[in-house]
Amino acid sequence: MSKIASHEVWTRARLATMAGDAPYGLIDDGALAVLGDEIVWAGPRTLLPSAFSTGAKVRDVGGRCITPGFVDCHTHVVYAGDRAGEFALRLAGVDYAEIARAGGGILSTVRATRAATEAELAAAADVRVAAMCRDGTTTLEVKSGYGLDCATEERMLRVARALSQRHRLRVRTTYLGLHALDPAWAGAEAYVDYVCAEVLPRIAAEGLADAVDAFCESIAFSPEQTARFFAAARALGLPVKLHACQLSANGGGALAARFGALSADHLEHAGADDLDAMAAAGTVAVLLPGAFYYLRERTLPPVAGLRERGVPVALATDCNPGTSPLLSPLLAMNLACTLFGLTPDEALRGFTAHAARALGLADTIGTLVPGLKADFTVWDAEHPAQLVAGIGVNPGASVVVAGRTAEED
Ligand code: DI6
Ligand code: FE
Repeated sequence: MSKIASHEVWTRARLATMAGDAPYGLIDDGALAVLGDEIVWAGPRTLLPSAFSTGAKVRDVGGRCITPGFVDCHTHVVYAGDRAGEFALRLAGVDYAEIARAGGGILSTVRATRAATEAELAAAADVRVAAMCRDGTTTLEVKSGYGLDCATEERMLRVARALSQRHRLRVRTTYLGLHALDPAWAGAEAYVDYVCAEVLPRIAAEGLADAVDAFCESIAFSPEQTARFFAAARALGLPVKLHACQLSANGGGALAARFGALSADHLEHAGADDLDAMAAAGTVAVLLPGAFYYLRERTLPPVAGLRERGVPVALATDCNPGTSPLLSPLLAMNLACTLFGLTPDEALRGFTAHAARALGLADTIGTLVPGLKADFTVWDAEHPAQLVAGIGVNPGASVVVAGRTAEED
């Protein structure tokens, strides 16, 4: 009987399970039973089996809304330095590509990140990650990519992995091997050789990355170079993700799909061929409204085409110092609705169920169903749409990670 006594039941909840086809997977007067770090039952309160209620610790949430913990599936949250000067330049009319070609942009963050110690990088990331957690993020993907050399890339990934020791969240790391070309290299081909032959095998052997990523763009790496890197990663058993079709139409979505990518991200300039290939491969589309907003882009991602083909759409902050200094999943969802025309239901799925899938974690997190981890948030809100409707408004959140509240940790 001791097993039953350790159940916890969160009851009188408006449960946004984000599972199934009904809007939000909503259960109006719901109960959620948790055992240890796992959800063991979710459904209408009146149907809760007595096996789960007998001897359980009951937490009456008084009609509040419960959502799955937010999954921020695309971030560059570990970095040093600051790009506020570049923001001012862009407002004065200099575009992102021009700044990058002049050695600013990503390369300026590379210089600052290389100069930072592991402790300095961790301290800078801590401030940002604490804010993300306050707004409901319980799983965070973190990319490297501001080192370019092996030692700094490894340092970034170690800092990323260690975030879960100081913050209440799960972390997935991504080796962003092709992000920008270090001008010290004679050319991109030689750099891709170095990444594939030296850095990637080391990072794989050290278990520092859960996936790899690349920036396939006219100002970064070509589709051929990206394919070479992806082939090397797949040979080492690492799944791939791609910054695809952000600034130009270059077949990035189809390229990602060809390598069975977990996700293709940005996609403003993706065409029908990209979307067809992604649909066939089961590649998730990750839309990043923060970058679209901050760069004052005009070309919208192909939301209608993604819907028609049933491609799952995830959202993320893309938190980075240059194109999306955004921390809040709540604000990202609002931007996705206002700028891209997503519905609040789509936006919430984008930060929960579909984001989990973009990390290959749909069987672990992202929905409130039995067997998944008990990562969820009790909001001081009556309906999940309220979370998306505000601009930078957090109604109040009690975040549960692996079945534990902040007080219990
Ligand atoms: N695309 C992006 O949006 C970020 N990286 C990338 O490949 C931007 C990174 C930066 O400007 O620092
Ligand atoms: Fe990015």
